Amino acid sequence: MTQPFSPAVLERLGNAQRVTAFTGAGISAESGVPTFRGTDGIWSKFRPEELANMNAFMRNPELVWEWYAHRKRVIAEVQPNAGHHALVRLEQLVPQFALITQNIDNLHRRAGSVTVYELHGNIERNYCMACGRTMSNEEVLATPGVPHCSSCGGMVRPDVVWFGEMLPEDEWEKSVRAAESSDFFLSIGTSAVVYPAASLPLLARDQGACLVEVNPERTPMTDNVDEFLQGQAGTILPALVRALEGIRAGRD
Ligand code: BJW
Ligand code: ZN
Repeated sequence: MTQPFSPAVLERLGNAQRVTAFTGAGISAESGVPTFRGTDGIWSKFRPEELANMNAFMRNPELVWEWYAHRKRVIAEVQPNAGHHALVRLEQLVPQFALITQNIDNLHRRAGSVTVYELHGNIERNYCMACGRTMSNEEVLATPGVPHCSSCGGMVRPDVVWFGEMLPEDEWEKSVRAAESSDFFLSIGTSAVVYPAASLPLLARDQGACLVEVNPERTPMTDNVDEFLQGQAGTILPALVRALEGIRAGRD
């Protein structure tokens, strides 16, 4: 088989001390979690901009909860795929590694990744908008319609970041530090249109990282990356990790 990676990229990866992976919905597509955008994005009926915001929730909490309850059930049924597992292996192979994800599906942790920064929350968690008390996923899914807090009666919401809301400060700061200090940065399966997350790849590149994008489709970032690896994360990431293992074996 012909080598799909350029020698320059393999050299940068082989020498990298700090590797950061940045993922979006595309990495979970092969597990069966629909993406938001892109040609296969199935939320064209429900655009995230229209449902994932506080105004939409206050206007129609039943509809927004219907969307989340459906997605919680889909996510609970799926498994991490070869792309998630390749990133677990990559974390073991490089001296310093961070995984920044925009995904709320928890599949990176379920696969076994250790250093994971979740920028947009986690759909498996829920909290009361009035008093902050958490509610388990099982309890939420057993409640028809809009779940309410057992302490104060307030409305419960999923612990995810909606448009117009701040990203969790700690995760954001760690992500910026990881981006700034990385010498190899992989942007995987994201349309790179949602900010401030989408600023991280170019921040890393501005600070000297080799920036590599993995996506079947071009994005607004593609013209500015060092290498665009066009294809599915579940195919490309395992091949990239095998190539790194080959480099390491050659040095022994
Ligand atoms: C494959 C594949 C395969 C397919 N392998 N790839 C600066 C400029 C402009 C706007 C703003 C700005 N700063 C802030 C904003 C506003 C806003 C924003 O960015 N708007 C833009 C859309 C215009 N940002 C915010 O509001 C953020 N908060 C914020 O900035 O706070 C500060 C502030 C507060 C108040 C006022 C002003 C500022 C919060 C953003 C929260 C985003 N939340 C969501 C929902 C989470 C909960 C939920 O899931 O329900 O996060 S929206 C949704 O988009 C979700 C995702 O994480 C996010 C990104 O999507 P992603 O991951 O890129 O997925 P897709 O579907 O877009 O792309 C999938 C890709 O995969 C495609 O490219 C496919 O080709 C590819 N693919 N199969 C590899 N097998
Ligand atoms: Zn409460």
